[in-house]
Amino acid sequence: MAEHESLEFGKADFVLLDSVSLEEFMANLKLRFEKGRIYTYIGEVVVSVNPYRAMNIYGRDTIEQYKGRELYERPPHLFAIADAAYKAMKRRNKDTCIVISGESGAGKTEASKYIMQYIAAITNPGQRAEVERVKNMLLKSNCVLEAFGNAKTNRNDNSSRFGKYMDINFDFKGDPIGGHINNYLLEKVGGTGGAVRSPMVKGGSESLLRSLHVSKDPTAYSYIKVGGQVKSSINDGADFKAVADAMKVIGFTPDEIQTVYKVLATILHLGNLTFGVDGDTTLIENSKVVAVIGVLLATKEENVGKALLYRTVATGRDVIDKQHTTQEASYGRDALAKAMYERMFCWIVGRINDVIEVKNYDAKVHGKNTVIGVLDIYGFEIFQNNSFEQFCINYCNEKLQQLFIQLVLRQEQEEYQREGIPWKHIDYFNNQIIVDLVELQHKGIFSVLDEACMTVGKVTDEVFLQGLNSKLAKHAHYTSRKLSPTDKSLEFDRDFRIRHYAGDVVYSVVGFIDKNKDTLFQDFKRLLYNSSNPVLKMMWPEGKLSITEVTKRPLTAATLFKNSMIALVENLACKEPYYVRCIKPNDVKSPLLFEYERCRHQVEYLGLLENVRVRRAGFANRQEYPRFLQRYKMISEFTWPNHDLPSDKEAVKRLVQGCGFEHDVAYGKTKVFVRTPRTLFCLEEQRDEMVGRIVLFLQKVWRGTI
Ligand code: AOV
Ligand code: MG
Repeated sequence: MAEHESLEFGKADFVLLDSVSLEEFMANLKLRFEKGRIYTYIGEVVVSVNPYRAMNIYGRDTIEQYKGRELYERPPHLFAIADAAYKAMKRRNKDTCIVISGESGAGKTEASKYIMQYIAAITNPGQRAEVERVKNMLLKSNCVLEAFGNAKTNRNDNSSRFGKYMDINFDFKGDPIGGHINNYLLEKVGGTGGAVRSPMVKGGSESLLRSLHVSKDPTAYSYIKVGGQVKSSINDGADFKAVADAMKVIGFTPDEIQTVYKVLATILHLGNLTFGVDGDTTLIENSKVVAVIGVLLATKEENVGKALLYRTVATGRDVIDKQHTTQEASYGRDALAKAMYERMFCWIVGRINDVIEVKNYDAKVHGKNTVIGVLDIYGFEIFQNNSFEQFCINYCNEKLQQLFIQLVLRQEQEEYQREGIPWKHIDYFNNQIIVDLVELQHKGIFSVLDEACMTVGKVTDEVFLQGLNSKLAKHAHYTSRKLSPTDKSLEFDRDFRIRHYAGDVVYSVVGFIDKNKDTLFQDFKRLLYNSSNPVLKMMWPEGKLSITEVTKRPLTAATLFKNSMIALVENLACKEPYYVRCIKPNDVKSPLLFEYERCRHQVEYLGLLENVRVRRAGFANRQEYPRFLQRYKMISEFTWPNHDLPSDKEAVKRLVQGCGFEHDVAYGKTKVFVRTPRTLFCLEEQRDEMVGRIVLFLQKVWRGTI
């Protein structure tokens, strides 16, 4: 319950609403947004509405105001939640995480950056050089990853096409000593659409572009055009330089940076390759481009040509070269471009991890090294045409919503029951059913997809759709054109629809099989591995295998993604979570417009109202009896220095009675529950005062004045 804010800005914590109804919630959210108050609490959850304008609330002075303060002492802010996570980590030796969720364009990535900045600003008061180095790396890594992993979409000009989970490690002093980044499925289509290449074309120096055989005109490149990236809203030139500088600072060698440029340029050139036929022969129509690619990849021109036109297959003991059709060759070309991009991105993440990883830390000597994790992932999205990528992204958001439900709504209620605190259950929509629909073994959509991919003979997207229809016909959250022929939203035979927690999304099955198999002809892997550029070679270790050695079927994209999501959720669930729930106020990026319906929908599906109800009926703080006593025993004569009551529980009761807080407290089996933070605040104040007096007293004793 934030102090220092007048009521003209609405309630700083939704828990303080006079009554909990959707109307009241919305009225408060709207009022605050219009008054420029973009953050509001639900207890310890921060609700954030994207302001779509520069706010003067992230400066050094604001940071100072939040440093070391309790949540309720200052107006709601991301800094307060970052500080709370930091304090929990430092004081209680807890691993914590900050989970930022919300749909595409709601402000997650911006929030994650402010949180990182805050943590960087409040740590290392001693200015230790090594810690400064680590902090600088962590901040710089953002710039590089964003440059390569974000792209313009219909929903967001700077949309994250990869999910990022970053652990920051702290030493016993609470200073950052390293970190680790996990990235999740780089959405390759967005990636190849030109996220960095168009800045490179527009921002690269003449000599760089000349060495890459790249023209300054972005329209000369079909991949840039396809991605619709030519007109970019950011300052490409300045951006390009910033990224190059950041890479240098992080410690990428000149050769590595050059290789990155070469890969980007290769992708541009690949996009311009066209195939034709002459009799029975498939050929490349613009062979000059092949020569350029050969130079960029440090390999022979003829090897490039061969990898693009032929596939080596092993039949029994024989190894033969099978010629591609033009269609296969085009498919191979695009797959190569996407794979090169993805591989490079993962390699960049790996290189950054090498640099920021904790080194020379011995827990036995220095005490436990604790972490704060920050999760910024791609938000729920609906496009005109939704494919495999959107399906994965939206599944990921289902998983995170499930985690929120488990940690915030369910666990809280279960704890009250366990502790025997009187409690009326609060209902909420549990999206587990949708998570199961996607990920369940044998019956889930991913399983059906994997099965379809393993079918012998011609595998088509239609086979997959038939599988879905037969297995999921009765599922309340699944339907398709075949199952609901009269449904207008299902326009095409290839469509199916999922009723997600955040809304209905129609997906087209076209491309699911290909994207799930994610095949890249072995020939390309060998081509890249055999490059005489050692950096490139390193990116493609599996190219070492000869055709007869490659036997294992690689895991599908869906399985890999599912496994990574399950691991992510497990990792988050064992940390103390802090939540930022982002809301997008309108679809036109306007700083003024609060589209009521749009916001109401988000408030509903995010389960914010249920969150308020649980919170309001519940207690802000709980502590085990011995802990509580340990902290506050000095404020009561019954408990200081020790009590003689039959149990710690009894002693806590006496202490609370003495302070006059009984109405605000409930006694569980093992823990005392405090309803409002204000009570805790008073207890803390009294404690501070008593500790001050005790210290004074001891000083006097020590000096002999008593
Ligand atoms: P997202 O991360 O949630 O979407 P972003 O964090 O990229 O969304 O925010 C989208 C845009 O909104 C930014 O580029 C800013 O212009 C604006 N914005 C967001 N937060 C703020 C803020 N606190 N102050 C000022 N402007 C802001 V996606 O990555 O698409 O799911 O995959
Ligand atoms: Mg983002």
